Amino acid sequence: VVAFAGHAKGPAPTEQSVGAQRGPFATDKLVVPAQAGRGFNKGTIYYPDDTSQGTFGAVAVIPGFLEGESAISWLGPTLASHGFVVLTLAPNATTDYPEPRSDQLLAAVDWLANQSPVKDRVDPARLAVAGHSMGGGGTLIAASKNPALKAAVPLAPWNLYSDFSDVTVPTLIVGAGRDFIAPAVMHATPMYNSLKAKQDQGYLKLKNADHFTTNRYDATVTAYTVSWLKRYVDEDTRYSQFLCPVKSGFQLTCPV
Ligand code: 9J3
Repeated sequence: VVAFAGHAKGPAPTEQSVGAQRGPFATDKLVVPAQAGRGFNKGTIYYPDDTSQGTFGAVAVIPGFLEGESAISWLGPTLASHGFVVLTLAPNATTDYPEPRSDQLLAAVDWLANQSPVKDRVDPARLAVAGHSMGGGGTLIAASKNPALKAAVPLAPWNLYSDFSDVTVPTLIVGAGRDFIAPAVMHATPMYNSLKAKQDQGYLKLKNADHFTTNRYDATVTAYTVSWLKRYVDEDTRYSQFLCPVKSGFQLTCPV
């Protein structure tokens, strides 16, 4: 019998499997209609079918300025099939800046774990947030507001300030080298620089990628995001090998 650390689920991962658009779990989805007073708008839950292996960690994902849920929809089935309960959101207003997006993410993960139709599938102690652009800025603000989150993944983040030195949540920032809307030199890089003094803070800077690369399936983004969530939400150290030693374009203080 081989025992794995933490909440490990699924077969032994490979370099190929971590970046796959569909992981080993079959998934279902549930549409979440708008409901006043709940703190977030509407969205879609994607979740693993399997109820035989206990609860899963959960992730809420929010898009960027002027974007609808469809901008980040690909993460729903992809992350769910790797073993997470995922709620992809439409923002309250598409013109919301990062601050209100952070509150929507926090309301969404709380609802997902404690009130949603899939709450029995979710471990309320293992929650994470992610988002694109202003949703990535909101992801960092959410991590700042709630240190109990297990992971944060800002994708091409944009925010009015970039000092997130108060954040202790393990955060994987994904930046794009050809992003002219949220240039990495103004956003992702200084954000990471404010985090990097601490262990468990990562920075994936994609070459040949623009502001919208993270709005559709990408094998590299998937490999790092899945490995990050597995390592920090599931405490599954089988995934450490895909983070450390670091490869070109990635920064992290190893070992993890
Ligand atoms: O969420 C985003 O895509 C940020 C875009 C942006 O530059 O907004 C400026 C108002």
